Amino acid sequence: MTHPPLVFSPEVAQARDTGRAIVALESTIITHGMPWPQNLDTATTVEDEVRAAGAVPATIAVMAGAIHIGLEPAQLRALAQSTDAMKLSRADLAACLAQGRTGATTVAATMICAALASIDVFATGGIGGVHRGAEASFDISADLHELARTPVTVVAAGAKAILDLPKTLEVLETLGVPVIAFGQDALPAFWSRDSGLKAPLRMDSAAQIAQSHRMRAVLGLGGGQLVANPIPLGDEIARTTLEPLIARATDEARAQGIAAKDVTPFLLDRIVTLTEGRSLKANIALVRNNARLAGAVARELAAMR
Ligand code: PSU
Ligand code: MN
Repeated sequence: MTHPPLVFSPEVAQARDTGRAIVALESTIITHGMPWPQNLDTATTVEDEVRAAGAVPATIAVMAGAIHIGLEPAQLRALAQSTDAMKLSRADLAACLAQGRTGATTVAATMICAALASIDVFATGGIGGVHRGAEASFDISADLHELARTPVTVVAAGAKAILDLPKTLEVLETLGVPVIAFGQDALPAFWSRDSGLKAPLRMDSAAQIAQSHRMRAVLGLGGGQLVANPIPLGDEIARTTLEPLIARATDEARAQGIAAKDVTPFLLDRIVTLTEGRSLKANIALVRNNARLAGAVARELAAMR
């Protein structure tokens, strides 16, 4: 075996043959980020947003020893209903494939798979980052290091507000990852448009994002870009509403000894409960919004080729 075990869905295979714009989508948000059945609904709707933006969606997951680039409806449904899918980052991808298990790709693993499939643009909700209390727990998402080494432009709604955002920005700066706020100066904070922090960079068009993606390749810089796209106005939850709930969920996680891969899914789930479902609605709205922008960036890049 000398080639990566990639399996393309018919829709994605055709898009590759005809040089159409493709947007990668992750699957951990489906298996570990949202409850059934909203997870399947969201995954389907997000794919439709990419299509409406004139690009082709490629949801990525590992099944039966292969990396699937694009899932057919039955596969998407099976994944959304699975209860034993692995949460795959760089560390687990090869092991999952070797053992023939099912795995959902995080931002880090989706970037790796997208790059293997020559897909430049990827849309998600929020990336992982430096957790609150990281000075004690050392919990820093592998997503940050992946952004530093794998040349994919990731469109997210900033880093999740459950994280320590100033520390997340510092690590991204150290790693040489461009953090680009879209259409505003402030770094968005996932469920809210404004984190209170200024983003290091700002761009106002998909074309600029595509240009700088190309320029990084030309310069041989390696690594990706993080585009922080604010949640639409009507969908946001105020930071002041969320902050006490996040603090509470974080305390609960610590008290219950939640660690490693379980931290992010635990916090997201608790915040859905504590906001009585509002955070889930906001999460869905922001992923859709990111899919639209990623579609536009992918089209710009396809037009440049
Ligand atoms: N964005 C969401 N929901 C999620 C995630 C992102 O809206 O569930 C997932 C992504 O797959 C991301 C992961 O890579 O959470 C981060 O996990 P960790 O903090 O363990 O690295
Ligand atoms: Mn972690």
